[in-house]
Amino acid sequence: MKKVRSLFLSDIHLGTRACQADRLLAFLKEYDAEYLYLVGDIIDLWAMKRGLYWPKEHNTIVQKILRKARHDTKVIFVPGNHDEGIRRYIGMSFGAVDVVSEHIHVTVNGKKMLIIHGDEYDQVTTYHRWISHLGDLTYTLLVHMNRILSVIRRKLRVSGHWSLADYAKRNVLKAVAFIGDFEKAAVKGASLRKMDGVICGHIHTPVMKVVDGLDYINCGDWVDNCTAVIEECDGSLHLIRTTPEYELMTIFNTPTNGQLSLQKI
Ligand SMILES: [Mn+2]
Repeated sequence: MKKVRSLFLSDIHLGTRACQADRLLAFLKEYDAEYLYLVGDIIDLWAMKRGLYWPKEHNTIVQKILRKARHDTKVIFVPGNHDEGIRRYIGMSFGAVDVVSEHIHVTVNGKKMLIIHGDEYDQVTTYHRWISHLGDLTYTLLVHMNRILSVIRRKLRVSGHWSLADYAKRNVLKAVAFIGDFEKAAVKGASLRKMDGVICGHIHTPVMKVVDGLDYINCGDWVDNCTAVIEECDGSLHLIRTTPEYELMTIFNTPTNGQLSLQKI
């Protein structure tokens, strides 16, 4: 087991089929931390309202976190929009788990980092709540429809390829602008509060870079990317990704071209 100062995890989405619980479990076994930050969308209460899905692996993850909390790890939970039901417990502690709306984490080398989920900087979820609920539902429906459509097309022997991915690609440019707006807004919020940077989640886009002079770190998610942020005992921050073979990779951002590069650790 590797000893680190802090672990930051966001967008686990327990309670959904998309959650890669086995990879997260392998990761949690690998690391022992003084601080564990749960940066929102840990339990997907939205999805659970539509149909209960709770396999034993998801229970194991909750148990594993609670066990860490009972021992030497301080666990801090910042609820996100998918677990907003938990926001009514803000200010309370459950065992050694503190539920807070945000937190200021000071690294070993004195950097002040604002820990937030980030949905407050998402124009869509903040100002058009009904759209984001609709969007969530539409996506689930589209995935189901795509499956049904391909069966029908196969039965009718329709050749050619149609997919949701192509449809999504047409929206890529819009998505890029959305991510840029989100990053700038989150950094602005942190800078107004005299922070050195922000650690957030929400948009499922793992990255570590400098935006307008501040550190912008997004933990990513455990749905597609399987990434986490760690603070080593010397205060350095890394974004790491677990591959399907459970190998851990460090993600480096090269600022010149914005491309991610991976290095095995
Ligand atoms: Mn979210």
